[in-house]
Amino acid sequence: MRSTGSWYEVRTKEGHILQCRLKGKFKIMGLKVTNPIAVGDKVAYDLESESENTGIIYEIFPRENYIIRQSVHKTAHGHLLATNLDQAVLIVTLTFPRTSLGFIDRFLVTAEAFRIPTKIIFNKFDVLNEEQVVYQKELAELYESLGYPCLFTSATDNIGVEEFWQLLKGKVSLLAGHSGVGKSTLVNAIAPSLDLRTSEVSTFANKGVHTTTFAEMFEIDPETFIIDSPGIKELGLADIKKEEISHYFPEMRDLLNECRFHNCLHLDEPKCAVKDAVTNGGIAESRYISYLSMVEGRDNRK
Ligand SMILES: Nc1nc2c(ncn2[C@@H]2O[C@H](COP(=O)(O)OP(=O)(O)OP(=O)(O)O)[C@@H](O)[C@H]2O)c(=O)[nH]1
Ligand SMILES: [Mg+2]
Ligand SMILES: [Zn+2]
Repeated sequence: MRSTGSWYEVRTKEGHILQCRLKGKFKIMGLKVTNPIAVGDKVAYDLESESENTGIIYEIFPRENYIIRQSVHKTAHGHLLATNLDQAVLIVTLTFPRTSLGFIDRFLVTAEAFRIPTKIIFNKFDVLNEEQVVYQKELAELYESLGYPCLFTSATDNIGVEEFWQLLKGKVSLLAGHSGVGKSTLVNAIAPSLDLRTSEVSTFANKGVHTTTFAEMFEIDPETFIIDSPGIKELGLADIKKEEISHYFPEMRDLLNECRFHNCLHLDEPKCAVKDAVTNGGIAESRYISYLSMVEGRDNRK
């Protein structure tokens, strides 16, 4: 459920919380990570002290999936962020703070690379003007057509909150999104007992400061869990090779066989099906711009 230094909080089948430590070294095949275990891991433990509620983890079960973030300290090693996720829920706001399409597209590409289905929540519906409402609808249509279900919410005005709950129910979800978009407020709206800390978006920078400080899993009901952490606000472009980036754009993936060159980067190559699709409207220009910025190693997240 969460870790604090060398202690790991483990939720038992019965729903109790045990404080556990790791026994021995855990080598994880093929993964260069700084931490052996992460939120979402399923483990076997021995009860150590019943009175003190402590245990020893001796086994980590195989993972269905995982998300690794590049470590700040050791560049060759990543940091295991979360494992065994059913879905990622990306919370965005058109304004206050503004989430850019570059940020959304990078997140989606990374989630595709880790094979984690993603849904997009457009929060703070209440603060949009008419023009923004129209634009938001167009964006949602675009992303839905690519296979990412979208939902409009206002955590403060109780719009879409029941639908938000339906979308989380029975699943383990990673909540992501810029600081200040309302992740904690939305979760509090469906699970008031969690009472997550929220804070005002700083008007000065139009960008919030992080109020959630470490990765942790919360139980909403015995089948429904969410991971709320600022570390997940952006996933970073996990080691994806230039030639592979288009594989993680579903609308490009569908066309790859039609480019003249099998290793087409969809830049200046002749007979490129991707560029043709951008010209004739089959691929949204904003998506192609995000693609270019990723291939060229630029950053269009701002
Ligand atoms: N107007 C409006 N304000 C909202 C809405 N949802 C959240 N807020 C406000 O936005 C601010 C930030 O909300 P948080 O829930 O703390 O944001 P967060 O995404 O959890 O931020 P971090 O924990 O820093 O990543 C708070 O002042 C909330 O009251 C909404 O739907 N409409
Ligand atoms: Mg928060
Ligand atoms: Zn091409």
